[in-house]
Formats: sequence, C-alpha cells, structure tokens
Amino acid sequence: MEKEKYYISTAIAYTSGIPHIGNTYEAILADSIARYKRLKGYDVYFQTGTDEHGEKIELKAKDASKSPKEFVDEIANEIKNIWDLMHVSYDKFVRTTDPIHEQAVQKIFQKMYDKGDIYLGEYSGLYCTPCESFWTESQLVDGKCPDCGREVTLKKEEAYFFKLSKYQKRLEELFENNTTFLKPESRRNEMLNNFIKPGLQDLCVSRTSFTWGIKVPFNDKHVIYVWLDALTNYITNLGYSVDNVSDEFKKYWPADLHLIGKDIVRFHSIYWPAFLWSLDLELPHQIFGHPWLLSNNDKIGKSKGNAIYASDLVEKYGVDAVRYYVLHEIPYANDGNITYELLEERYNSDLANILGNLVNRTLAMSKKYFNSEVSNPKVHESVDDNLIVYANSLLKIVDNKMNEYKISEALDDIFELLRRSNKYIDETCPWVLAKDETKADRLKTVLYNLLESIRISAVLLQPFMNETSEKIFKMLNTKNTSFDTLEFGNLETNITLNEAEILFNRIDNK
Ligand code: ME8
Repeated sequence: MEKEKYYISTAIAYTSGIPHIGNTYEAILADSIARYKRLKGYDVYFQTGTDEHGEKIELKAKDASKSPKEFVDEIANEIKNIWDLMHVSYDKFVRTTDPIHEQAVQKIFQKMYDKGDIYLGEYSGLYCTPCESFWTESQLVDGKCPDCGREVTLKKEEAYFFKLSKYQKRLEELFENNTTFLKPESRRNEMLNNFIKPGLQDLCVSRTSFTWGIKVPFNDKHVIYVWLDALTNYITNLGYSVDNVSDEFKKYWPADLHLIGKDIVRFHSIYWPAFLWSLDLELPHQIFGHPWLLSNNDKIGKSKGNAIYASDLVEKYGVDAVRYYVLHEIPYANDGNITYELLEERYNSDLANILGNLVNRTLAMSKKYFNSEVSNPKVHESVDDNLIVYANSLLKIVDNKMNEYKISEALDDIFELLRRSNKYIDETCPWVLAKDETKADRLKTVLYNLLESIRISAVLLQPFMNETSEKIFKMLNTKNTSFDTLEFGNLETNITLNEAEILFNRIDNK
C-alpha cells in the first residue's frame, strides 16, 4: 500500500546572523513532528532553509566588508551546521539564492503581473529597515516599529503592488469557514479581527532602494519584495515553476503543515494564501504559529546581549537535553522561558532522576540477580496492571497530543510511564524478592515489566530524543523499536542486556 504523504516546513531563517536558541527551537519542533510522522508510517517531506535577500542583509554584509553572497554563504552554512548538530532530519535545506528558486520567483512575478494581480504604483510610507516592512501611522507603537520597537523612516518610491484587496472576501471566507487552517485558535481570531476585517490594502511587492534581491524580470531597477521571494520557497524548491511542475511537487503539494513563529503569522495566513490563489494553486492544509522561547522572560535579541546559542548548550548538556528542554518548556500557546538554571533543574529532575536513574537501577538489578539475562515467566500480580494498562494506552494518548501539536504534553505523558516505573520499583521491592528463592520467577517478571516499560518509553521518545532512544535500545539489546511493537510484551526474551551506560549525569548546581 502506498504511504500517505506528509509535507512539513519551517520558516526559512534570515541569514542576517547566527540563529539563537529561539530560532533553533522551531527547527527542533518541526523535526520532532517529522520524525513522529515517519514513525507513524507517513512518507514525509521535511523542508527547511534560509531567507537570504533584502536590505538588512545587504547592510550587514557591508558592515562585515563582504559581498552579500559571501556573507550569506557563510551564515547559511552555519545555520545548516546548527540544524545538523541538533539532529534536525530535514529532507531538503533550501536557500533563496538557489538559482532554481530565483528563476521560479521571477516567473511567478511575471505571471501575477500578466494576470493583472500586480501593477505599478507609488509607495510612500513609514519603513522599518531591520524588519523590511512598511507601516501605517496607526500601526506604530509609540511612533516606532510595532515588531521590533526601532525607529521608522519616511520613504517614497515607485513600486509594484500586489492586489491583496482583490482577495479580501476570499480571505474572510477562509478564516470564517475553515477553523483548522490557522492554529492556535487565538491567532485565527487575531488575524480575522485585527487585519482582515478592517480591510486589506494592496501590498507593495518591489523595492528600488537596494539591489540585493531577485530582480523584477521586466524592470531591473526593482527587486522583488523579500516576503514574496521568501514565501514561495515552499513551492519553488519542490519544483514548481509556473510553466512546468515536477512530480515531487505534484506528490507533496499542498503542504500539510507550515510551522512558523507567532510573529510571522500575518505573512503566512494572509499574503501567502492570496499569492497561491493568484497562481491558481491549492492552499497548505494548516499553519501553526508557535509561541516563543524567552530568555529570562525577555525577548531574545542578539543586540540585547541575552542571546543563548544551541551550540553552547549542547557542549554543556548534550543534544538531547537541549531538545528535551525546549520541547518540554514551550506549551501549546504560551511562551516558554530558558535560563541555564532552569535547564539544569529540568535536566536533573527529569532526565537524570526519572529517566537515567530508572534505566540504571533496572539494568543494575538485572545484572546482579540474573546476569543481565531477560526472561518473562509471567508471574503476574495486580500491582502490575497499572503499569501495563498505561503502557498499552500510551501511543493513543501521545498520538492525540501530537495531532494537536501539544508536544510538551506528549513528552509529559511518556515521562509518566517512567514515573510509574520508578514507583513500581518501590511497590514491588525487587531486593526483598531477591532474598527468597521461591520468588525468583516473580522477580524475573518484575524486571521484565520494568525493562519493557523502558523499551516502550524509548520507542515513543525517538521523535524527541533520538540519540537517547538509540542508547537505550542498545543497552536493552532489542530490535523492537518501531511503533508496531508498542504492545506490552514485545521485548525479546532469552536475550542478554548490554552494559549499562550513564545517560544523563546529574549536574551539581553549586
Ligand atoms: O522570520 N522563539 O526569519 P527569522 C521561538 N525569514 N521562535 C522564534 C524566536 C524565539 N525567541 N525568534 C524567532 C523570518 N523565532 C523570515 C521567515 S518564512 C517564508 C520567512 C522564529 O530568522 C520566527 O518566528 O527572523 C520564525 O518562524 C523563525 O524563528 C525564523 O525567524
């Protein structure tokens, strides 16, 4: 049977600087969903990459005495390295300076122009250079850019406009009739009431004030607006090019999920559908605007000096601890917080105490009592039920949470099995059973139940902490690592466990 396809994308990161842990969180979040879907049996296409044009990048390159291309090559490379470091299992890493993308964007612009959806006009407005955005007087906050709080300047230029107003009605209908298009719900209300209903103005889609961008094909004084350039990455790199579409595009488009941060929901849920309609293409199934990761409860900013970088964290705590922390600490719709202290607390309480300890204690007892040999004589007692029933229901529980992108809760549900396993040790007291020879089979059963609970947890932890799951599988010497093996009792018997390895060393906070 052919597998069902699943196309997931992240936002493409600006190559204006090295991404901090907040940007990196998005790649990890998308990765956990992509890995989960693969394990569920989907044919996944996971796309991420970099957004490399625009005035801000042109200026940054100048500051660094580099050509824009040299500058973006370096940063794009670093971003890719960070994604690799964090075990982000993308299928394609795209760049907006890829020739295939640049050519496709020009054809897209031409098609929109030929259709009458783009026309030449004049723009005069308040412009924020770092955000590459024009604002109206009423959108400013204290006279400054509502997104970044910096100064805006008055700017006038000849420009091409996209007829966003033409799609007003269709957008209203989309938001009113399709309740799952944009999640969480709060963002849908915000877009509909604050942006769409008050009336959409045509969108300025070209610039003449700088040159680092894709040229308007029929007027090379103009470069194409960076958001028109960037948003189309989701189709161009799959092989969409107006007059010719690839098999890959036919297979994977429309995307199932565009995962993006809450600050760019407007671009994805209003501009992007209008662009797609203009091209007569289908809309993505869903957009999820995730909350942000704050540093010490403040917005992370390179200029603020509070930026935390994934590579520093990984060096200190390892990849999986960082993945676990960011995935666990950001609830569905509220911002999460990160500090070194909080990360260390979570590391000790969850990873070292609950997970690491359980694995170590269980393997140590198996070694001590049965030379690490696994068997299951099935001497059942009622105390086992709680553990087994929960373990058998865990995939369904986790699946419900994953389908709603409640990743933090899914992790908690898996850790609940580990918590119950620790409690099970206290309830069954293996060290007491070990003193009574007639209880040998019961002791074997107890240890089997513990090892099996560890295996099931590790199978389900794969999307989030792949390296840790692999280590556990190796210690358990098990081949049963797929979701098909999740029913309790699938850990092989007559196998010998491998040497235990410390998964997470406790951190001494002092
Ligand atoms: O917005 N916590 O790029 P970008 C969580 N190039 N997510 C965060 C965050 C934080 N503290 N800070 C930023 C862009 N993000 C555009 C996207 S897509 C066609 C073009 C998220 O490098 C942010 O919301 O500024 C965005 O989704 C992603 O990181 C890249 O941000």
